[in-house]
Amino acid sequence: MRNKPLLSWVEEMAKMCQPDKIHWCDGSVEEKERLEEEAIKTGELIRLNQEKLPGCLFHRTDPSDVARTEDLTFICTSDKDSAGPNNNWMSPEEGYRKAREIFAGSMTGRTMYVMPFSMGPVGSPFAKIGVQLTDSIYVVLNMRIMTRMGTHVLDNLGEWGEFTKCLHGKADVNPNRRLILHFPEDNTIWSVGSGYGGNALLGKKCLSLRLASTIAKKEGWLAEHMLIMGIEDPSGNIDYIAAAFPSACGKTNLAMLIPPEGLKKKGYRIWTVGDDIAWMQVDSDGNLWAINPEAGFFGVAPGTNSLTNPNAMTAIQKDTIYTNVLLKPDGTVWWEDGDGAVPEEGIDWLGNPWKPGTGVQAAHPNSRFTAPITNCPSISHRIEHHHGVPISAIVFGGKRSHLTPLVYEALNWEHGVYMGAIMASERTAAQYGKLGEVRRDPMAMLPFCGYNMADYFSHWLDMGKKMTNPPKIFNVNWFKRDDNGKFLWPGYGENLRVLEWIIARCKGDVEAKKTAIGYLPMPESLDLNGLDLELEKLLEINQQDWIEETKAVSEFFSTFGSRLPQILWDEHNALCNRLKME
Ligand code: OXD
Ligand code: MN
Repeated sequence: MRNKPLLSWVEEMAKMCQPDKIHWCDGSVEEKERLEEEAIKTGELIRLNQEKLPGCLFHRTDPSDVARTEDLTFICTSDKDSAGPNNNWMSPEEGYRKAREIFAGSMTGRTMYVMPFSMGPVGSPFAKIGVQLTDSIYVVLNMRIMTRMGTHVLDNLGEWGEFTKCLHGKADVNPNRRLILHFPEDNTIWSVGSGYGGNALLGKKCLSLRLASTIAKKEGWLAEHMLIMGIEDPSGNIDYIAAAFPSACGKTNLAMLIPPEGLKKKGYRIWTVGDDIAWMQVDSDGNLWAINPEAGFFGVAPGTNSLTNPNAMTAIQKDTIYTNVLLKPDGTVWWEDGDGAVPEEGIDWLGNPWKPGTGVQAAHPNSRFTAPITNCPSISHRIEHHHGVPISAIVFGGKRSHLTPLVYEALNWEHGVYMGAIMASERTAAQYGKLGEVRRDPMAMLPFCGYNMADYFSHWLDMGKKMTNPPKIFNVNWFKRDDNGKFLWPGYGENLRVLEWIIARCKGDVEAKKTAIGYLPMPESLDLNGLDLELEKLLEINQQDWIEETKAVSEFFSTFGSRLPQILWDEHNALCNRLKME
């Protein structure tokens, strides 16, 4: 190991955390097996039924540590305004001081693991290297799936290569002594007091979104909370789209979609590039290209089954880590709205004996699977390509019972950025807050944009100017309901019918209807063969509801003060005027 800044940083962090041992991870299979054995001995992990689920493991997190803790997540910059109203802020001095108190001596009796990892294919011009220190074997084994991890990354880093310094420690897993801190000025992340994925797998939300978004702004690219998928049409041509939906709106399901019978017959196929994060750059051809910086899926288990996502079900049959699901007596697992009959008994996510009908949840609503992307039957052949895939369309979306139509298209890039900036989604039963309450979540980045969102919008506007052929921008809503509360759209595989229209629009193959909010499909240009649904309702724009919506948007935009780009106010006023003229 020749990288001197890395050596001295590890030494300094070890001095603070006081581990008994330091282990440099090489990423090998032998190392993985050794760590698994060790964690099984201590009860940190349970080996599942190896005949039915080969290579699979099971873990329970502390009951107080089951989800990302946005209220304990901070951006630590010298200037408060640069974090913006969208982030919690702390000064770097205070952040380091508070976390140091918790980290100090916290690894005594434990091993500190040093994990060099690459987000993106090793050596790709898109990729970024991080090194995570952790005292959790569970975290090491998850990072080994979610990132490219091991000695080859160190080799690529070389003597003076730059890396993100990621320090993680469980400490005593106490919510009162938990902090997830980002120091963009130092390319550093400190996370302490949590062993839950989104807080502890620092390559994911912390590096690939919060820190990467600040780096991307500086370097002129985009780090986004988006899936990437390829849509192969009957002629064999593949168009790629990147799509942003708030957490728990079905990104994983869409990314792995299986075409419904009719469209399969036409010759459509889907190729999965990523289900959560996209890093996108303008290449020398003037187009936007994207990679998935991750190497695995960290997906929500409840609701995943052979109907909603058959590809995910196949992907999680081997070499998968399950967290906070129900453990069945035969050493397999189960969750609500999963496959198979409701088991007669098991051990629930809290570790208690469980029986159905008692009103107790078997799996935590945010229980997860961690699976290698290579397990996915629809994996794209371009996953290791250093330049990723060219993006034809950017798709935004959210859950709206009434307001937004099934699909509409932006008038141009600026209007598309406005569409992303006004994104919002209704809370579901799985999230806290009032059911049905609308939460603004621009570009699905509200919890993940590492700097002032007003500057983020400016950056999106600037990116449009850098491209000779920018992707077209769309908004979809799979969740529109009729007056009785029934979903108007079947969703899942049928969503491909909407993607087919989106691609046709990108190619200029179909006409669309210009409305106040953007272009809508002509009814006959959507292939709805075999579906029985109320298309007029799905495509309806209620003028009064939209006028109400613009008032909510004004309020939201005002929270950014004069920092909000004037172009977004111009787009906003233009929409208000168009609505009045309808
Ligand atoms: C996730 C999230 O885990 O968005 O991907 O919360
Ligand atoms: Mn996500």
